[in-house]
Amino acid sequence: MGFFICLNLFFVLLMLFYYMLDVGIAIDIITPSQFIKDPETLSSKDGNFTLGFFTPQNSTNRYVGVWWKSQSTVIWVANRNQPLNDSSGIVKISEDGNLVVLNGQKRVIWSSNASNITTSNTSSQFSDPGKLVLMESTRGTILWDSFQQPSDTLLPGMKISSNKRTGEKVELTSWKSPSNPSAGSFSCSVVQRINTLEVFIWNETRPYWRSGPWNGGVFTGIRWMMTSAYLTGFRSEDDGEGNVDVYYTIQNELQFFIYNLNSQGESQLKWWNDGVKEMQVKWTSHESDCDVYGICGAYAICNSLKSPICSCLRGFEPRNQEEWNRQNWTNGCARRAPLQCERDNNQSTSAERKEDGFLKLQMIKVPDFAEGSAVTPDRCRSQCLKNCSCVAYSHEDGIGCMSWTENLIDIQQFPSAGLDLYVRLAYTELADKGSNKSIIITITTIIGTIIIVVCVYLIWRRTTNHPAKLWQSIKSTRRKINKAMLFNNGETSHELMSDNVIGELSQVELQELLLFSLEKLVTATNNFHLSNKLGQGGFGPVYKGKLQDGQEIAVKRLSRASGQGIQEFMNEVVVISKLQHRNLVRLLGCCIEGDEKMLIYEYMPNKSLDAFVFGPSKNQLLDWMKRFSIIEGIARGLLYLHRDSRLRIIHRNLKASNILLDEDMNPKISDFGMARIFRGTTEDQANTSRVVGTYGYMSPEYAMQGLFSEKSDVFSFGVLVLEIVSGRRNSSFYDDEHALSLLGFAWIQWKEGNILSIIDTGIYDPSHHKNILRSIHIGLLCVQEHATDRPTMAAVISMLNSEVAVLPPPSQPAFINMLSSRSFEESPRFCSINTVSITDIYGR
Ligand SMILES: *[C@@H]1O[C@H](CO)[C@@H](O)[C@H](O)[C@H]1NC(C)=O
Ligand SMILES: *[C@@H]1O[C@H](CO)[C@@H](O)[C@H](O)[C@H]1NC(C)=O
Ligand SMILES: *[C@@H]1O[C@H](CO)[C@@H](O)[C@H](O)[C@H]1NC(C)=O
Ligand SMILES: *[C@@H]1O[C@H](CO)[C@@H](O)[C@H](O)[C@H]1NC(C)=O
Ligand SMILES: *[C@@H]1O[C@H](CO)[C@@H](O)[C@H](O)[C@H]1NC(C)=O
Ligand SMILES: *[C@@H]1O[C@H](CO)[C@@H](O)[C@H](O)[C@H]1NC(C)=O
Ligand SMILES: *[C@@H]1O[C@H](CO)[C@@H](O)[C@H](O)[C@H]1NC(C)=O
Ligand SMILES: *[C@@H]1O[C@H](CO)[C@@H](O)[C@H](O)[C@H]1NC(C)=O
Ligand SMILES: *[C@@H]1O[C@H](CO)[C@@H](O)[C@H](O)[C@H]1NC(C)=O
Ligand SMILES: *[C@@H]1O[C@H](CO)[C@@H](O)[C@H](O)[C@H]1NC(C)=O
Ligand SMILES: *[C@@H]1O[C@H](CO)[C@@H](O)[C@H](O)[C@H]1NC(C)=O
Ligand SMILES: CC(=O)N[C@H]1CO[C@H](CO)[C@@H](O)[C@@H]1O
Repeated sequence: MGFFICLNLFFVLLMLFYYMLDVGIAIDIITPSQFIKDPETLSSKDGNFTLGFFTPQNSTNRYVGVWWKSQSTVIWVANRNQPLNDSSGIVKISEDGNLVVLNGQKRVIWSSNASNITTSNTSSQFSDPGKLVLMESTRGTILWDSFQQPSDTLLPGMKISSNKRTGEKVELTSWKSPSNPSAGSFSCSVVQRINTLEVFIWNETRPYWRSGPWNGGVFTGIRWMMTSAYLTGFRSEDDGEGNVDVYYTIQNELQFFIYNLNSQGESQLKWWNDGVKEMQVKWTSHESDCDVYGICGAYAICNSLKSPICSCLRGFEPRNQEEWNRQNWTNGCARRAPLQCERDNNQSTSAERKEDGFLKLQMIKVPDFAEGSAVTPDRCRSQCLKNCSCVAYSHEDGIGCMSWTENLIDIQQFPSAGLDLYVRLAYTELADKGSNKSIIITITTIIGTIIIVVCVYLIWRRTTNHPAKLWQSIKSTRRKINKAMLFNNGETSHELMSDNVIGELSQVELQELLLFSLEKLVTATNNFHLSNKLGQGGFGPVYKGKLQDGQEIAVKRLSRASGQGIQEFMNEVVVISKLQHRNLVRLLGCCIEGDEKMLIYEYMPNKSLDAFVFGPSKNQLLDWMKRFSIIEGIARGLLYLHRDSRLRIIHRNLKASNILLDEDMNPKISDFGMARIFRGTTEDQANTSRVVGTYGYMSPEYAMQGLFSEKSDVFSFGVLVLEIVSGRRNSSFYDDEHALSLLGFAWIQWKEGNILSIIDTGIYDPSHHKNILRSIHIGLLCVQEHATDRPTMAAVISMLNSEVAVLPPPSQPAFINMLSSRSFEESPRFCSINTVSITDIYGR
């Protein structure tokens, strides 16, 4: 009894001790004259993050680290491999300007090691949530930040990366144990193969877990990501020169989510539960033993719901039956019947030569060593069939064709979600054994016949009642035939590709998207009542609605009259369902019932940007800072579209009325009906015979030659920037004495140094003069005549953030030679290209 009281007392004292340690002095910046010594701390402005000294549980060593809220959630450690053995440590700026940790003997045990410091007048503080930076005090240039050297935790904004060329890596490294932060045996890093990308956890050098290939939005081998399409929080950036960054972005701005690699080699998604004041695990990479890399060996599949969990793929048998029975699966399985193509090679020509085939497996985490190529599913299959060393293939949007030539290793079957995997088998293995096949065929035939008879009867009943419906069905069939013909003629390979995307989508994606019933939407919008109409989009009106649970939605109802609507509809569904960014409008689901096709979006209470920028009375509502943050937001949204790894998207219809504003006036790009997906990194430009978009926002090469690329979106962005700064539509120049377009006007004023006259008088603010000028400059750079002269969106963002100090002078914008917008339309040069048909689909 006495012993327990003692123990309790000990713990109380221990708690008190920790408490006292916490109550050091907290400062918010370290400068050459201001340092912290144990137990003082450095705090972020909001107080959520702290840099200070801590002692892990069951340890006596002191470490310098950053924690979130409490010392039990350390997210970064500086001196992880050189602990302090007492509480005499100091964190300060050293003579050379670096941030250093000193021990009691004033010896440097850790340094930020920034190589190019030119001044010793540096300081250190928190910038972004959780990011400790070292910067030049006078100029504010960042010299080093803690996100460059991750410990075992990914915070929003951090990245892991790998460089194929230099072999450099940014990776997570686990702690040795919960009481020892020094580098443990597990690490988490990005692995690049031919056109595919995965994340691996390694035990020393052996793979321990893998994420499955990245499809541009999610990791295909992580089931919860595949089932919760919107909230994955990752994005990748490929510089095309061998370096790939995988960023963890903000998952949910209301809660704090981090990924942590623990000392057992598990990666865990954790979130801060403010109710109980501790971190809770939402997902772990080790959900079952199937998540251990290659647990079943080659050509075997792991299913955690089965017992035993491992089984050989069909057509394969254990290499060592006796070991396999003892549940030692390391040796895996081997092919039973040799492939036809292998026998062909051995010249043992047999009389009855039967081509190999593929066994389809569903809901699969595909094997390791996938190699990607951008071809259609049909090409993917035939390519694989042609090459005897290809043992399996799979096709997925956002990756394209994947094929395997080695042992198939680390295959897992999920109860839901996952990819389809096609495994090459000899003909004899594919043909169903036994006689029950013929019975099945007979039964299917009989049932099929009955269904057909019933259907025909029902259709006959309906069509005789409604002649109009018969006409509809004929029309829709004809439309399908037309589409098929177009498909066979094949305009360009790109056109073919996007049609294929749509084909696949209809089976796979639509199931995963939330499908709303027509009835629900009718109720939500009060039967599409006129008073709920928000506006008229390209293919039909948009209505506001309220679901039964109170959620407000915007419903875009495709008008039945627009014959071309269907392709754009599907396009929009594919494109948007893959995207997830705070500056893109979120698609909640869709509805397809009969002739009705609808898209359901999150509702944006503040309507679109044009209402605020161009409205005569409203323009006072948006001051310059607001406008600037809108410009930045649009830029970030566009960058995400252009550079989202393997899924590169050209929006093609960017304009003020397509920028929606949420309640905090954050911009969200909407309307992806015209968007085009580019595959791979080889294709940069496409050629279309069908030019769609909006006059005034279209780049010259697109309007005149049908050529579009990222730079056509950059052009539209430039027009948008000039509109936001000037508060004028280009059409407002129509009656001006000079009869110039907006671009012409801005250019001439710029050249004459009369820049103030470009700026909307209502928003001009002398304290932001430089910043406004810079924006006009960037706008002009974006609308330059030659696409190659225009900056990329990544460069635009650097310029907006003033990371690029000196901007190049802009050259003359496009369309300047055409005196007015009217003459632009009547320009004979333009009209001579009569194959180009311009449809201002969204014009209001
Ligand atoms: C800091 O924490 C509080 C409470 O959890 C939260 O409301 C706030 O948004 C956090 N700030 C940041 C920058 O994460
Ligand atoms: C610390 O040691 C105690 C007793 O040995 C043990 O129960 C506890 O799990 C340890 N904590 C950590 C974080 O290692
Ligand atoms: C701490 O380590 C230093 C050398 O790094 C040593 O001189 C000193 O005696 C140690 N102190 C304790 C209390 O072990
Ligand atoms: C800084 O450089 C020194 C010497 O090159 C090296 O020993 C140390 O590990 C480096 N520290 C960090 C944090 O990279
Ligand atoms: C050196 O400093 C510049 C900015 O001053 C920075 O862009 C660059 O990345 C730094 N180089 C290294 C190796 O840190
Ligand atoms: C360091 O920079 C700060 C901020 O610009 C300035 O106030 C201070 O005088 C500078 N100190 C030295 C020693 O140059
Ligand atoms: C990691 O590898 C070591 C051998 O290097 C092994 O003893 C240990 O069990 C492995 N850990 C796990 C979790 O597999
Ligand atoms: C499984 O079999 C391999 C040899 O095929 C052997 O090296 C290994 O020790 C066995 N594992 C177990 C757990 O028996
Ligand atoms: C078959 O595929 C392998 C591996 O991708 C490749 O090295 C080989 O050249 C291919 N053979 C043919 C005939 O295409
Ligand atoms: C685009 O297509 C048109 C007509 O099909 C052709 O005349 C033109 O040369 C093509 N342009 C490029 C750059 O491929
Ligand atoms: C200007 O805007 C009007 C109306 O939106 C459009 O019809 C015209 O083509 C635009 N012209 C130019 C040169 O921007
Ligand atoms: C400028 C403006 O109209 N802002 C509104 C945006 O939407 C929120 C929520 O509906 C309103 O509170 C703002 O007044």
